[in-house]
Amino acid sequence: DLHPMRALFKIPRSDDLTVKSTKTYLIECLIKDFELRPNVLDLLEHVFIRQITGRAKILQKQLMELIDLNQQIVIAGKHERIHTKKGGQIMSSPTHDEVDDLATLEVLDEVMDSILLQRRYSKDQIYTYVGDILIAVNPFHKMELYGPQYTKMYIGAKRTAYPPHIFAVADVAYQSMVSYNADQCIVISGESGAGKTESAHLLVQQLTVLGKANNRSLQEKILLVNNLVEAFGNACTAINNNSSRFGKYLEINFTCGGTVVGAKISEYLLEKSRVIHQAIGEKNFHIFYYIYAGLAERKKLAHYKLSDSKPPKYLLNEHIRLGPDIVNNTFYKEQYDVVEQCFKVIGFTLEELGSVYSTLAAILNSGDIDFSSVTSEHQTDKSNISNIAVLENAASLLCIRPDELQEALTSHCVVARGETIVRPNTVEKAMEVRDAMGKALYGRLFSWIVNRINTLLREDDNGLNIGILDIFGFENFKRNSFEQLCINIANEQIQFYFNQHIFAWEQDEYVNEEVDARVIEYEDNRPLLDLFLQKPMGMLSLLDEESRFPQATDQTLVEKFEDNLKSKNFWRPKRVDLGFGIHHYAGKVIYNTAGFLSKNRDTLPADIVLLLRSSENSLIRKLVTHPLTKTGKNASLLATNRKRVFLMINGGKNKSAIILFSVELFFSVSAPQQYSLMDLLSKMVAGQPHFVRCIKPNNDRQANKFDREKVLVQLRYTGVLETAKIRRQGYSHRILYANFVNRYYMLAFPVHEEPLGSPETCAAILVKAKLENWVLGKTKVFLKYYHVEHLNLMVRQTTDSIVLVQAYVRGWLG
Ligand code: AD9
Ligand code: MG
Repeated sequence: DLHPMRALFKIPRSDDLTVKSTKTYLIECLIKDFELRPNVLDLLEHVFIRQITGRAKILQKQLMELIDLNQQIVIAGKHERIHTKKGGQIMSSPTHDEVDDLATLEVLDEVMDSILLQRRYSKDQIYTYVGDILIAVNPFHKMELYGPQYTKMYIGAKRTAYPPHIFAVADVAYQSMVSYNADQCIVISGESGAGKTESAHLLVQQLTVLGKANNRSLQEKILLVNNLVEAFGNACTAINNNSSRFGKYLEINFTCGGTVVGAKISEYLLEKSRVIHQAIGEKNFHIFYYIYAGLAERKKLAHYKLSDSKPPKYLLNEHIRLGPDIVNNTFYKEQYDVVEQCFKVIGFTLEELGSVYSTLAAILNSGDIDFSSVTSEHQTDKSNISNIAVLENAASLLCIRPDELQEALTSHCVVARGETIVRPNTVEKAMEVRDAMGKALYGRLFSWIVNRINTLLREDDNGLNIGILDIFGFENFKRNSFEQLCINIANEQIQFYFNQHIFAWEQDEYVNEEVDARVIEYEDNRPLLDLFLQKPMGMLSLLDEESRFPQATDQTLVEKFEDNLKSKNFWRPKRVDLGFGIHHYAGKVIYNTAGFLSKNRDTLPADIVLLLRSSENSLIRKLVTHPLTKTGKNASLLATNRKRVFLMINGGKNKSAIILFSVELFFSVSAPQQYSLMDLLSKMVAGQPHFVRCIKPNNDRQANKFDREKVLVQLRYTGVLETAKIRRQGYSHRILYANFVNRYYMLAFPVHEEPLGSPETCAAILVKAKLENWVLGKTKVFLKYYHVEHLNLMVRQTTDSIVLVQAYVRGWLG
C-alpha cells in the first residue's frame, strides 16, 4: 500500500512517475546527489522495507548495485564542481578565477567585484550570485543560454552544481512555493535598459515549464501575455528601444501541488502622455506603428479611416521623420501579426479585436483634428474645427455623433446659479481637450485589455502564486519631466523595499531574538521617500496642493518646492528657470517643472465622458463606465485626495513598511487600479521575495563592452557590497522552531516519529545534516541562505527518491 508513504512525505500526485517507473529514473535520481545516499537508505529501512518483504530484499540488493554505480559515475567526474567540506559546510570551492558568488569572496571590495564581473562578462558569464540574490549583466546580444537543455539542467538542481542563471532563480522561487506552501515574488530592478523585461520573460518561460502547465495552450497563453501587454505599454525611448512605460506585476497561479493553472497581471502608472507627445528621438507606444503598418499591408487602412500617404500626427514625432517608413516597415508588419495572434490565442473575440483597432484608429484620427481661432464682435478666442472630415472620421470610429464631438471639443458647460451655460474653448483649450481624450482613451483601453486578459486566464484564487515585478527602470535624460519623476519615485520605493528586506528586518530580528551578529551599515533612502511622499509637506502633496489653484503656474510650483522642501537631496540649479535637482539613490537628476501642473491635473472634461458614454460601440462605452472590474478588497487607505492614493501596508510584526505609490485617480475609474496596486504591494510584503538586480554594462547598448566605472556606480548605489557582507555574515533565513522541525525532521528522525518543535530537535537535525554556523535564537533558528538551500535539496531528493523507489517497486511487483 503506497498511500501512507505518499501522505507521510506530502507527495503530490505522483501518477506520472509511477507510470514511468524505469531503472533509468532511479539511477538519475540517485546520482543527483551522492551525499544523500545514507538518507535514502535510512528511509528505505524505516518505511519501505518494513512494509514490503520478499521482493524488497531483491530491490535492496539492486539498489546497492545502483549506488555503487552512482559512486563510480561521480568519481568519473560527472559532477564538474568540487565540493569541499569546509568546517562541515557544503560549499563550492571558489578559486580566484571561478567565483560565481560574490558573498564567498575572501575580501569584499567593490572594485574587486566589478573586476570579477568584467572577467565573467568577457567569458559570457553574465550571471553572478551575491548570496541568494542574482546579478544579471545585460549581454546586449543573443545568448545560447536559454535552450531546452538549460531549462532541464536547472530544474531542482543544487545551486552550486551549475553556473548562476536566471532559471535557477525561477527554480528556487518555485521550490520554495511548493515546499513552504507560500506565495513568492521575484523583484527585478535596475536602470532603464538594464534587462529587467528580458529577465521577466525568461522567468515566466522557466516557471511555466516547472509548473508543468497540463495543457500546452495555457502555457502558450501565459507566455503571450507579456508580448501583448508590452506591445501596448512599451515604446522606444532615448535609452531603450523596448522601454517599459508602465509597471507590471505578473502573477502565475499554481495549484498547491505546483501545477500552473492561470495568470493575472496588474499594471500601474502607464505613461499616457506618450500618446500625444514624445521627447526628442523617442516614439509612441509600439502598437500604433504595428497597426498602422499591419493594416496598410492588409489594405484595411481605409476601413479605419487612415491614409497610407499621410501618417497620423501622433505617430510623427516632429523630430524624427518616420513618415513613409512606417507603412513599409517589415518589422512592424510582422509584429502586427504577432499581436493579432496573441489576442486570438489568449481568447479575445474578433469583435473585441475590431473594437480595439477602432479605438486606436480613433485616437490617431482625433490627434489630427485641427482648430482655428474665430474672433467675432461679441466673442473672442472661440475655436473652430478646421478639418471637419477628420473630426467626422474620429466620430465615426468612436460611434458618436460628429456634431456632438465638435461641441464637446470647442466648448464646455459651466453651471452657475443653477443654470447651465455653454462657454467656448480657445484653440489652446480645445487642443488640450482633444489630447486629454486621446490619453484617457488609451489609458482605459490598456486597463481594459489587462482586465480582459485576467478574466480569460483566471483560475480560482485558492492556490499559490509567484509574482514577477518588472517596472520601468530609473531614468535620467537630458530633459526630465513629470513622467521621469514618477518613474524614479517608484524605483526609489523598490530600493527601499530591497533595503528593508535585506538589511533592516534582518538586523531587527537579531536584536529581538538576542542573536549576536555584526551590524552592517547601508545607505538608507528613507529621507528620499519622505521628501517625495510625506504629508503635507512632501513634494507630491505640494504638487497636488498647487494643482488645485487655478492661478498656479509651473514657476509658482517650483518656487513652492524651493520654499518648503528642506532636504539636502533637493536643490535649485542656477540658470535653469523651472529646474530643480534631486539626488536619488541612483544618482543626481535635474527635472524641469514645465507641464507638471497640467500632467498632474490630467482632467478629462465631463462633456467628453458623457459623450463617449453615448457611443454605440460597447467597448467605448465600457471604457468610460466604471468600474472596469469588480474588486471588493479592503484597501487601507491612509488618505486620499482627488489624484493620489497613499497606501500603507504592514509588513511583519511591529514593522510597518510604508510603501507608498501614487496612483492616478480619474473620476472613480481608477478604483480597480488602486486595488490591484494594493494587492500587488501587500503581496510583495507578504510573499517571500527573491531579487534579481540587472546591471547595464555600457550606455551604448553594445555587446562585449564593459564600462567598469559605469558598473561600479551601479554596484555602489544598489548596495551590492553591503549585500555581500550581510549574506556572508548574516542569517537571511529565520524560521520558527516548530516550523523548522515540521519541515526537516525526516532528515534526522524516523519518518513515523513526531519529535518536539524544540531548539534541541532543531540542533539535532542540523547536526545530522552536517551543517555548521547556524544559531538558535529565542524562538527561531537562524540560518544562512546556503543552509536552507542544502536542507531543501535534501528533503526534495529524499522524497523524490521515495517516489521513484516506490514506482520502481510497483513496476517490480507488477
Ligand atoms: V526599461 O526600464 O523597461 O527601459 P529594461 O526592461 O531593464 O529597461 P530590457 O529588458 O528591455 O531592459 O533590455 C533592453 C535590451 O537589452 C533588450 O531589448 C535586449 O536587446 C537586451 N537584453 C537584455 N537582457 C538580455 C539577455 N538576457 N539576452 C540578450 C538582452 N539581450
Ligand atoms: Mg522593461
